[in-house]
Amino acid sequence: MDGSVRIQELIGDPRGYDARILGRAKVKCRSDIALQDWNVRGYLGDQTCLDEPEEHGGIARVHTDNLSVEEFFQKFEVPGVPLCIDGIVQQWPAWKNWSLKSLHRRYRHVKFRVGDDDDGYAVRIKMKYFLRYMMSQTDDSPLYIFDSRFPKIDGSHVLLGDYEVPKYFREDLFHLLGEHRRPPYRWFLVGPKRSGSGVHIDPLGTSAWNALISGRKRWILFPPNIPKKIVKAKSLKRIGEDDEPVDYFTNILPRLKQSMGDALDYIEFVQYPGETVFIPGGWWHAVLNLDDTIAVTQNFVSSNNFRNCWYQTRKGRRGMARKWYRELKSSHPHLATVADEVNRMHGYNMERERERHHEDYRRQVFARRVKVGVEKYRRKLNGVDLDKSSSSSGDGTDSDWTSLSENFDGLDSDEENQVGMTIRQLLVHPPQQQLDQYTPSQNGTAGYHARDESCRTEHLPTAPRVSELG
Ligand SMILES: O=C(O)CCC(=O)C(=O)O
Ligand SMILES: [Fe+2]
Repeated sequence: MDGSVRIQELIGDPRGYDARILGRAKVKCRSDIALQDWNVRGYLGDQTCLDEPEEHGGIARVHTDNLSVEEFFQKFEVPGVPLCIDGIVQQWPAWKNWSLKSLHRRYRHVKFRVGDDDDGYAVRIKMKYFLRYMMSQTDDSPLYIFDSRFPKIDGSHVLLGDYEVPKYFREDLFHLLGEHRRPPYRWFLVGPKRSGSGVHIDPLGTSAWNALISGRKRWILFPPNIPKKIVKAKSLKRIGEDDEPVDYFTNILPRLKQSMGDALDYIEFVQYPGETVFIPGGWWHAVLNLDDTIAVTQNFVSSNNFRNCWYQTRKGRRGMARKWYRELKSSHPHLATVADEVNRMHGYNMERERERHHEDYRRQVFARRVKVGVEKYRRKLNGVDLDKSSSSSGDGTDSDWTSLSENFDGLDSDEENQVGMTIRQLLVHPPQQQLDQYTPSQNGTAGYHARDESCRTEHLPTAPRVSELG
């Protein structure tokens, strides 16, 4: 790896970097922290936060040369035992290509995600700014590149070509959903020291592997049976302390260990460059980057963790689960049978739920159509005739209705009649409070957030019944 002196020479004087760009990114990612407060807790001067912990819980460590796929499956995947595997990463082009120097050379003009803003949009900055920041930052809990995009350079996904999924983790059942439909599943990570990941379980019951190219990561793992309340240890947080990984490892975790003593079941260890950690589905984990680190991580569903992944996906991502089920039925019928079994156990009937969901959706479409109609009417009343082709008079006549009803395709005839009746009633008797009830959101899109599909339904109003409006 490059010494920091050499890389600083290469990328320029860190004092000269564009503080405005970093400042803007920081404000977006953590609007709750004033810019001057990013290092106010003084972790920079407290080197103990980067000390290696005493190992606890006996993480299994093995070299890949001594571990067959079958052995991994029997000894680790099936019983859900975490593991640290050496010798995989060293065979990848990434081992050479992911030095700070070559990241700068290849990606300096490419933007990477360093967090999300308050609306959930990714905040991205160019690699050159991030590397300068990483070299010189003094923050308690610095920005962390955590990007699932693996951007193309000159038309090709160079980063993806630099590693391959280790032989132990090749089964990937979300693959059946297709690249665009499946949930995000792989991330490129560049973490300055003191950055990290707060305690969590990976989404949808997935298992994960995390391969480290450079630097050291401190890990703590808790078995799935430990309650969230214990691992998060919110009650042990003191006033003024933050919730960041550096606070967790430095302040909260020692208190948790002390208060629970031997009753606390956990595995703690340091991952060194070249090692790949396997985190079985359902295990709590948190990470602190003890050095500036570069890593790649992927989540996966295999036949082994399918049962729980199915349950979580069906619960959290209903539409996706249906498509997944269809794909499983044709390519992995035995797993579709497992899904049926899980559903039966919970008394969950996919067909009935589908219809219920469909009905909810139609009610939402209905509400939106009424809203659009009312808004059009309001504009007509105000003399703003947006529809130049319309011959409507804006006085509540049938011709108004005809022009308004043009928007209602997609509903069946009963629903169209219902929408029609509702709007007719509003046209003839436009009670002010009903019009007010339909005041559109500021962007005029009924709360629909262009980026987040789930918002499409969540923020829509429930469909009113005609009787509620008449
Ligand atoms: O910061 C890390 O390396 C841990 C990442 C992780 O746990 C995750 O992506 O789910
Ligand atoms: Fe994780």
